[in-house]
Amino acid sequence: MLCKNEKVNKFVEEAVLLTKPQKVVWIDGSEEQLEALRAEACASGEMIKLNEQKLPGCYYHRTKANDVARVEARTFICTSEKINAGPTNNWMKPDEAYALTRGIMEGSMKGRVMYVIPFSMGVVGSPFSKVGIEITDSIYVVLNMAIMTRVGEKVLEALGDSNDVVRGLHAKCDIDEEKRYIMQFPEDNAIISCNSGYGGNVLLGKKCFALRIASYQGWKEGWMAEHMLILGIENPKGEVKYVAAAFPSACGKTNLAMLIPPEGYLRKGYRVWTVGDDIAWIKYGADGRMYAQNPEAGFFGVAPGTNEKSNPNALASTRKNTIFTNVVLKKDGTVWWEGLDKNPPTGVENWKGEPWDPASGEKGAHANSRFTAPAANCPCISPEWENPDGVPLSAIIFGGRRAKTAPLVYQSRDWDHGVFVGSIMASETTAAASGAVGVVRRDPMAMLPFCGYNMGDYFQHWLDMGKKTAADKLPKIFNVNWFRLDDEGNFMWPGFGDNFRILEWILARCAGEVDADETAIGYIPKAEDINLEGLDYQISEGHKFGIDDLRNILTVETEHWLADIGNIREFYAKIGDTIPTELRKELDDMEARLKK
Ligand code: GTP
Ligand code: SPV
Ligand code: MN
Repeated sequence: MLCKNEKVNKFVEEAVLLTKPQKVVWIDGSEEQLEALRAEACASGEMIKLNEQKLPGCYYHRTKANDVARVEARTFICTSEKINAGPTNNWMKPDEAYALTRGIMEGSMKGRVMYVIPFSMGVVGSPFSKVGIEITDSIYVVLNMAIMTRVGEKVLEALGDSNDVVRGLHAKCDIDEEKRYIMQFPEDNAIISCNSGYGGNVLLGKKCFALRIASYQGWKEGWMAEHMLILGIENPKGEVKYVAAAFPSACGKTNLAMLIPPEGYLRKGYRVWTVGDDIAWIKYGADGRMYAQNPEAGFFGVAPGTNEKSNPNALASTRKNTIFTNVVLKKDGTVWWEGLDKNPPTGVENWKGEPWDPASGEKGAHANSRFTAPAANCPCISPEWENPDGVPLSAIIFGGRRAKTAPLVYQSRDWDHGVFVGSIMASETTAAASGAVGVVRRDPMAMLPFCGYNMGDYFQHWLDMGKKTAADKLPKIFNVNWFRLDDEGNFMWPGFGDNFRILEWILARCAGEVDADETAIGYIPKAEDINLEGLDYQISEGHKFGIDDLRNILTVETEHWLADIGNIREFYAKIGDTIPTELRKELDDMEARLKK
């Protein structure tokens, strides 16, 4: 493949000089080339071909046991000034970061093949799209990128001789966790990743580019890159309204994006369309409304818990041309994970490749095992998902995993207050990142691990975006929590498909069709306004969900909120001077209302 872009050619030449591969292969995007790479990965043992009858075009892959999740502690934002990365990011001076990683990657591709992947985030050539080049020595990465993004010659054609290209260099090296670094250079449009072969660490189009670098680009260029799903809700009249929702990793984005409404709604003609499940790029349209596009082309979804009942659309998406990572491998060349069904298979291999006995008490699939599936496989993929102009947003929803405190749903008072609500989000940590699980931490807008610049400037950018149009054209902002627990640790809300009942209320609020109770934290639904028709949920033995339980999880627990104010102040203090005064005022006002 002949590349005419000088910047790209120079990037490849420099990478060759540094890593000294045996050979360089440009990914042209053709099915023949990808098929040859699949065969090669199977021959070397890097991937295993799954049962062609039961899972056509599907493959299996295991990562090293030390390399199963994003590594936030080893992820750096490398800006010339520390203040521009801000206190919530790890920071390294660009020169130092380049020198450190160059030292690690020196000669690391000797005897290996270097693949050059031209990829587009967003529909190739659309006003939303941006081009990247990922250099990698991993076929697994090439094959995943070919699902998650648009790759090949057509991307280079769209790029032409433009300078607007993000350069990502990934080298597996020895998968040594002590030398693992995920470096973002927002000022240079560059990314370097070494010593990992896992997901968000190495599929550089995803978190590194489409969130960390793109959030910085959006700040400079007047748009937003967010950790959000996008979905369309169709009513019986055939009208579709779109919402975007930011939940932290492994807190329900893929599930909400592909939700199937409860039976009663389906009969009336309601349905949900998936536009994206992880990332949204948001810009203003000519009509003064915010439009969102999914920059990805596939789903890198959490496997455990995905089943015929919880998320049939996700499961259906994985029945062909999918790569499974770190799940259980069955003898018949199919796969299994915890929560797929109630019959753990025997005589199988766990995610580490060891014989596994379900009775051992150990999990067979890693808690962060994943599927990489083409978005086009999804039965409910929106006809608008590749609309080059994106889809107009009626609402933005924030949400976290909170056993206590956060009510099921509430609405912000206005845009600025909505930004405040996003800024004080907190959630329990999950297996999506290495480290402790279940610890509550502040995770504003679900962007704590993904914001490529100073978090205070990011909040200011949100406030500024809200000033660019008339208030009535802005999406309304809400907060949800599907994860409230009772004292025995049972989920108090059914979740999944029943979350549609809350989406219905949210859209009714957007249309001004339903009243609400004003509280110290925002607007809360009147319990009677949430449709519970046909809801059949058992919270625990002998405790069937009813309207009193709904009232319970809609209550604003003043003592909890007052106790949290101190934590929020601490968090704001950590960010420091860049916290917008508007948000400090919102906090003072909320405290005053709570004390009243
Ligand atoms: P990332 O891909 O890491 O960004 O995660 P995600 O936000 O897309 O999360 P996902 O939808 O994959 O859900 C993660 C876990 O939460 C799965 O185990 C789900 O079964 C569970 N989950 C999702 N929605 C709900 C819900 O409404 N209620 C409950 N109780 N669990 C849920
Ligand atoms: C997340 O952790 O939010 C993910 C998975 O979506 S990863 O691609 O590994 O970041
Ligand atoms: Mn995610």
